[in-house]
Amino acid sequence: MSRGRLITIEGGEGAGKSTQVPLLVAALEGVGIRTLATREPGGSPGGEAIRRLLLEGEGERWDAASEALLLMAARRDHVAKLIEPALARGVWVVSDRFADSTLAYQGYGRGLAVADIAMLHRFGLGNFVPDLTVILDLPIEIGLARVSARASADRFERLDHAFHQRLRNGFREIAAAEPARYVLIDAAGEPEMVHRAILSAVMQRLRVSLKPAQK
Ligand code: T5A
Repeated sequence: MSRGRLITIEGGEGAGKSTQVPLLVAALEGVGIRTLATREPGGSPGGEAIRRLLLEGEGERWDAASEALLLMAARRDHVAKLIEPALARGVWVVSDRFADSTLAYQGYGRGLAVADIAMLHRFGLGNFVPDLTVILDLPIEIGLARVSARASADRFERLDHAFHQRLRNGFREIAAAEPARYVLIDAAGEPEMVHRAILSAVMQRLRVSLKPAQK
């Protein structure tokens, strides 16, 4: 049995990650690829417990380094308990956010050194990286307008405009630095268009043949 693949979907607030993950999972399952959807922070019971610590409360509850340490603890648990066993069983995994969110939010956004975050990653996960990372890119005004329709903003959504701009720039730099593993997709169009662009990237990079998910 061949090992599964890990695809991570990244981007700023309201980029459409949670909309796109189930569509991609349905397209993969449609051609008989067993696939698991998960998310970060969270995914495993331990990861979900840490997610509650991270997302609830006031904006100043954690400083950037504490936040990065909590995220890495959650990620290590998520990979060890859920992702790695699934990949070993030949199951593909699609994660709504993963390690690049820490680089973008705690690094570019909150000012931690990228080298320190890389060191933390090596400590927690060695050289474990996704097979493909899709970064959904769109102007921050559009993303924030999409999420502002929701009843309550979480700690991160309450951060200021400059923070969200640094995030967007950060994700774009991350994608440009390693084009073989990343694909940057314009996420401002209709969900169906974004879905087709994601499928095209997955087909090209991971050499599978897929059809768009049926509504
Ligand atoms: N975080 C996370 C860190 O700081 N560091 C880390 O290492 C990690 C892993 C997670 C927070 O944690 C932070 C980042 C986050 O702030 P979350 O609740 O999981 O919090 O929030 P997000 O991941 O940001 O999820 P959002 O729901 O805010 O954004 P999505 O998933 O990108 O967007 P989605 O799909 O929910 O869509 C938002 C709205 O837009 C509509 C949807 O219907 C929905 O109403 N929409 C579209 N509308 C028009 N056109 C499209 N193409 C659309 N796609 C979606």
